Amino acid sequence: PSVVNVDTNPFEGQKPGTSGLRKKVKVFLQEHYTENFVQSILDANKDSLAGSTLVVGGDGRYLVKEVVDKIIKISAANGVGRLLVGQDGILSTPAVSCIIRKYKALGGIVLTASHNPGGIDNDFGIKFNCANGGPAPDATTNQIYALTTAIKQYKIVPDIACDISKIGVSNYDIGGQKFTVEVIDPVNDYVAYMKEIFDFNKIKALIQGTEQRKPFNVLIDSMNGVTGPYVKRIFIDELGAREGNVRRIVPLEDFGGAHPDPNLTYAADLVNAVKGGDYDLGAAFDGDGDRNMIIGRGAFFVTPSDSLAVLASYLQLIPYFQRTGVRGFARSMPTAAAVDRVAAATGFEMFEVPTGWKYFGNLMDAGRLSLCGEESFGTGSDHIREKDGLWAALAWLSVLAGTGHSVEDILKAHWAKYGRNYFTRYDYEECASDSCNEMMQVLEKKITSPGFVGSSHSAGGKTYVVKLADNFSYMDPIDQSVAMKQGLRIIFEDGSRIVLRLSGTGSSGATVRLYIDSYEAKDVLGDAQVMLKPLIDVALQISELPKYTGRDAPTVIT
Ligand code: VG1
Ligand code: CO
Repeated sequence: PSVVNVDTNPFEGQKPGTSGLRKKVKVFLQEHYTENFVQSILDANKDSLAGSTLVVGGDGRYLVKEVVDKIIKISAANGVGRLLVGQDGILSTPAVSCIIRKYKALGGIVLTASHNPGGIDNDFGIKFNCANGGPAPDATTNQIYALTTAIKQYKIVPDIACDISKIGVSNYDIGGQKFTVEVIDPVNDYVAYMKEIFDFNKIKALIQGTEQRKPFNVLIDSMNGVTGPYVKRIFIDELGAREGNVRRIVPLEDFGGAHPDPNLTYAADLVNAVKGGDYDLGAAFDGDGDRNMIIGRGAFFVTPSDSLAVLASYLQLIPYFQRTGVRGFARSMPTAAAVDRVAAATGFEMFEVPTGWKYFGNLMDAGRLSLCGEESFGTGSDHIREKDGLWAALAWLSVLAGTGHSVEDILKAHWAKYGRNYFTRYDYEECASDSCNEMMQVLEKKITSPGFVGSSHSAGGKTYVVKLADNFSYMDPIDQSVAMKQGLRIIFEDGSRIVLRLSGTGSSGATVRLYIDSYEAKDVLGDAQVMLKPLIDVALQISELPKYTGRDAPTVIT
């Protein structure tokens, strides 16, 4: 087969957001659109491509297979040496990270729009991960974007026919250069790694029960996303769970119409099943398998911020951390500060980074970060460089097996010891972009004007005095790179926080995210929505959000 150069023109807007390029499927279906972006990814790595290995796979959504085929043909034309491709194009995001690291690949191309719905009328996405297994840092994605704005040609080998439905190795001769496609089992490497990290025997004993103890009844929901085959292998084959312990474990191109985002709204099915059933733990994962939701008996909800804090305080129950030791902890800025208290109590370093997993990578590579998370149902560790939904569920099961306590008891004991950070996030999805941008500009001006610090704001009988307000910026302590304008935050004298930012993962319009975090040392058993109501009202007053968005209620509350 030989290389063909195809003339093309740049498309506007191929700028990767919080986690890759995400657009409607129909945008990707435009002639040359996908090719341009893939070529730009490869061009950003031009100097290292010759003979390199790249990992390719996605979450099984509509268009994944077609785009894998394009990546094979374009990689062949650009001198890539070898592709490791998940069978049928399937690889969860954490599995891609694991495989890049294990086989020392140059990087990976992940085909996912994560928690966004799939199918011909919904979303698709392409993300580049680097040699450390993590999402490309801003410098790289900016470079990719710059290349997309100037692209004139892409290279392709049109007559490679590679059957990705069968595991095996295919070799091609591309004008005298060898090019190899290795179709791999999507699950093997990841599961082998999980077995190194966790004590599977112990978790199996918990799930199957012993003579003294009845089985711990789990309900694991893949939401028709990519984790299905991983859940089947881990929970059914390895841990001895029954068919009734898992649900929606067949990846579907449109996720069966589900919105594969594991939260109380979009995973309401699971919540209801756990509420009404005899289950000790429920867990759900998003489309690409990096997010997790954990609920206990009776659907007792664990906020991701609390989940992070609890895991931080129990890491010694996990063999991986017994071996590696614990370095530091981190969370994204909008995430509630519960883990900060564990860090303070245990003396570990604590980092606060912008939203997006790419900001954790350098700290992990430098050996300063073991466990981190985001309020958006992301939890993970330095075992890979992506957040990892199944890892989080196994980590929780390790804690439950190790302590013998219920999810609810663990949370209550945690709050009794550390106090509780009440947290909620309001999402206003698909609002008009212009008015949302205007709202953010006006608000930034307001909160950074003289006199705002020190001002008082009241609602529901409570008064809050502003201590600090800014547009969050972050300097990476390892490479000193700076990320500006990462979200407006207002911090009050009592430590309560209001954060407002615009989403960087949507495919149309603007999504406003309002985050509220408030600490209580003693009053720890309240309802978050009730406890936070005054602060929410203050946030709506200061931001004038109803006026700018035209919304009197959020689309999703988490
Ligand atoms: C959202 C979350 C963020 C997460 C990102 C990718 O970004 O808020 O915490 O890292 O999604 O998650 P944004 O910019 O929309 O707020 V995933 O599971 O979609 O890759
Ligand atoms: Co995801």
